[in-house]
Amino acid sequence: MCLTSEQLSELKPLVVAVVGPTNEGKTSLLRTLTNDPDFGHVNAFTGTTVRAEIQKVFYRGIAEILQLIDTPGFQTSSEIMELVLESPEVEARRGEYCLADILNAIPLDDEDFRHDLRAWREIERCDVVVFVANVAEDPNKSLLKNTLILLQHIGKPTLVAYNNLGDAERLTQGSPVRENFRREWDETLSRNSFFLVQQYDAHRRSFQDEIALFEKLVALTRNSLTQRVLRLEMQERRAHERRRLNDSRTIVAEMLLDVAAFQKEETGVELSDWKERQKALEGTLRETVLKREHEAQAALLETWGFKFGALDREALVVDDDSKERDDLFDDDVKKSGAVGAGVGATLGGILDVLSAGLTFGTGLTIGALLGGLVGGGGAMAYNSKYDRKYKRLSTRVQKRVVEALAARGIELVHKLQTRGKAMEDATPATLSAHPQRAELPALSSLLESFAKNPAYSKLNSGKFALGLDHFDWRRIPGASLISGEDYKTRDEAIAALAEELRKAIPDVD
Ligand SMILES: Nc1nc2c(ncn2[C@@H]2O[C@H](COP(=O)(O)OP(=O)(O)OP(=O)(O)O)[C@@H](O)[C@H]2O)c(=O)[nH]1
Ligand SMILES: [Mg+2]
Repeated sequence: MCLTSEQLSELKPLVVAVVGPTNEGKTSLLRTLTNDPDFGHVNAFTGTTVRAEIQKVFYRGIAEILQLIDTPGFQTSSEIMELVLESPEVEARRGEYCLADILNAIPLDDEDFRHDLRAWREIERCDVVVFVANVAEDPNKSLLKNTLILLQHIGKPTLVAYNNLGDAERLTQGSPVRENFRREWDETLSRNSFFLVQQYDAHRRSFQDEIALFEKLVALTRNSLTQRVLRLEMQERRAHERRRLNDSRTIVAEMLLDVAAFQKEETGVELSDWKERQKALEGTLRETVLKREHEAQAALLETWGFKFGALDREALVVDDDSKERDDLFDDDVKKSGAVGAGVGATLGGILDVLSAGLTFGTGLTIGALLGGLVGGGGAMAYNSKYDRKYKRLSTRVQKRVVEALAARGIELVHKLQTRGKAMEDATPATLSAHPQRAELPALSSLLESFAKNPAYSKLNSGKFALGLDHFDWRRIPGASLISGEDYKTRDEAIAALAEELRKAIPDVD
């Protein structure tokens, strides 16, 4: 449906004031909801946001449909409540009061009330209030209790957004498990007649929650044109999410194809030194695969709106033969078989999220995989052959390495899809050293057959890089892959793999 220019000019943005006690995650929620890691200021102290800041949402970049207002957090609700109840007008009405009474009661030139006053002014001018409720906090604290009581009197539709639902990532870093007061919140809210509640965690993004939040905002919108456009915006968001998932599948598929069909060759290798040459060749193969994985990771980060930080690859790639290996890796790591995987406290790579920018350490795990993780010996990662007669050496990665790359690619997509944009400083996200095997037999067998055709990999150079049109794959020994099957171009092969990846990276409904 298209909007006429007349409708566009009539469109009134829904003005939403995001309010709540200080330090409960209002700015964080807005960052994630609007996919903007640079919006406002976030930190773990009270009084971070000092003035109202507007984040506008445009439908298709043209029609302003939403004004999301970040407000300074409440700090003096209890004092305001007292002042309201003490005011002669309210006393005369036997304690009945409304929004105007609240605004009248707040002293204008008192520093202590400065932040709260600004928030209340936004409540006055908005259409809808979103109250951010930190479910990690007890709702019976007096600040919260009094805030809720005041909000009951404003006469505006109010949606409660539960945040801070518990963060799996934090738990893996060893922080204590937080108490969750969700049940208490449910009780308190229904006792106070707040019936519209939606969970929305700023750190753990959920697309379903985002859409549900929008749906509730739509329900609270009185203007029917605004309502219609908000629905269109929801459709746009869905389409955008699908595009990102689609692109992600293609990025992973392309990397897998490149690595699976990649092979390194060397000719003129004498019998006397083929072993040494083979090691060197495997080394370059590993380097190239690592680079290729990083390339895919960078593309995935971009797709999901994360900035790509420094690529500290050198420090992380582990040389199998290094004498220092024993010093580098602790025993646990070795016992677990993850030789080469244990730099730092966590197994696996670390993504440092710097206000949503990432510094990479993920190459490490795959370095480990190629270096020995997959079976306790570097050799297990490679499939190398020496042909005495033709003095030819060739090497490629084993199928299991490709499968591990698939699992890691899928895991990264899930991480990025569910990662908020709200972190105020470096928060590492870990990719596991032992990625859960993706049970995708069809993907594996497709990759296995594509692997026989070196022309599929853009990593192959020289004679393989002639381009598919000119390249006769039948001349490659063992390239019987497509016999009986239709010949596929590289793009078609990628599309077929991406389709299989749909099982692990599904679309949103
Ligand atoms: N784990 C987790 N932490 C959160 C979440 N939302 C916010 N935080 C953290 O809570 C702290 C406060 O977040 P802010 O977004 O600055 O809170 P605010 O309500 O805007 O605070 P003021 O502007 O001071 O009123 C920060 O340390 C955030 O990282 C969440 O959903 N999950
Ligand atoms: Mg704030």
